[in-house]
Amino acid sequence: MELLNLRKAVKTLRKNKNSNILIYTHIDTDGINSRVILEELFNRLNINGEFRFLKQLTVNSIEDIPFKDYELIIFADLGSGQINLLKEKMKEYNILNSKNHNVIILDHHIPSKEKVPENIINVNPWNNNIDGGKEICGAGVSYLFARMCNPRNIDLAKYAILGAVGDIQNLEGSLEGINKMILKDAKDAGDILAFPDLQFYGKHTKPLFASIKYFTDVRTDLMNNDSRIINFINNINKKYDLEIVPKECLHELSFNEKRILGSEFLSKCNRYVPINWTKFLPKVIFGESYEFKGEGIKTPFRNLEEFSTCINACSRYEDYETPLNILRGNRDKYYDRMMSRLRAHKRNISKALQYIRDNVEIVQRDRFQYFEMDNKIINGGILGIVAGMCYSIEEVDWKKPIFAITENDSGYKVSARCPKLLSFAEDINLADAISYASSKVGGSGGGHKFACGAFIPDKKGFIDYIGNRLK
Ligand SMILES: [Mn+2]
Repeated sequence: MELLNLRKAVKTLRKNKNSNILIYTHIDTDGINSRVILEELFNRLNINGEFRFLKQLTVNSIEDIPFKDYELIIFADLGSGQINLLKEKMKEYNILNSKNHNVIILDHHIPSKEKVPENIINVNPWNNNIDGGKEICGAGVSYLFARMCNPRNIDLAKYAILGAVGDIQNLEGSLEGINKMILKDAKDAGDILAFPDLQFYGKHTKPLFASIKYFTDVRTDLMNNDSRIINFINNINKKYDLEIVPKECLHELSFNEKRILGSEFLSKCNRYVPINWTKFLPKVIFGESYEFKGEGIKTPFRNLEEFSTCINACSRYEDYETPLNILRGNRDKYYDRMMSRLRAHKRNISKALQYIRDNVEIVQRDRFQYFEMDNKIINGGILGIVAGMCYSIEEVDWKKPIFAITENDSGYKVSARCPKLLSFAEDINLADAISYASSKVGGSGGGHKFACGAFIPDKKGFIDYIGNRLK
């Protein structure tokens, strides 16, 4: 299997190795890892490139892209959905179909249905009918690009795996499709461990009872109840003659202990979900863990989900420099900076959650719920994270998706989330609903079926459009 246009993209890079090259990458975990891969590739090929981050490619932000000054512009983890915009701009500059101006897109978002000119090379799994939401991320496409330049670049595969985990492509428990091939490269390179595990968060940094507490895909009597969780573990110890310590981290448990804990947790969950949902339960409890072999155990960098949280703790507040340096291996001062940002991030989240508990009304509609929150209380960058964690609040209905709305400079920001189990069992497509409703009110939005966002100039009517679409 080879991604369409990949070979052409590599040829175009080689042809332009002495040209002016500008590289834009997205600003999330996937985008930052795409950048690390491409930077390293350029170093190894002895090619000079100018790297920049780009939050979004829009009618406004495209104005700042200096198309005429560069022979080659590369977009990674963004661009495919805005080929129409790129075409318009390049036409305006008279460089559409020009041999001296090329664009390479290394992306996995759904491409806009456009006829693509010769000098825009769109490398995207959807062109091969491969699901770019699940099977490969932006860093994955960037990695395949690097590997085609030189097969010895498999030591860059680990960044592609971190990007995939950052984009939650392992939603169903493990990485699939092309991601699995890339994972094999990362294992062959000796960089990543993959093994069967339970799907609780915080395997290296949280005590087991806290990890169980954070599990919100099924609401049981364990939620927000430390003493019940500790009882639950102690009863398992008695029943199976084990010695699981609730204060230990999940990674310290043996495979057998995890297996038993998981199956006991599964039978508990069984009693709390509608009968037709039970068949999806194993997928939210059992899965695969990914760890960086080179990172210490019990550090927040060992497990890839926890590493991704550290990156978010910076990038969601527009600090891209810190994660970039951490990934490049510059640890000393950046490690301290990242840890202090991580602490602040956690404080912000728990402050926002407490505020919602005490002051915010969760409005219930038939098929969803929503709430509005003052932007002085919450930073827009973590609105989605907080919306997802709202499922630990009693008043939030865990069997319905949730929409969070906050004001920003140009209108409103909306984030939507849906617990994994619900998204499997009911096949809810939030991305479709949010992109429909936001376009109806003059905004734009999109993302994944289970997690997405939008910017809207006016919220009037927005909620009703969501309601109509989710019926
Ligand atoms: Mn991505």
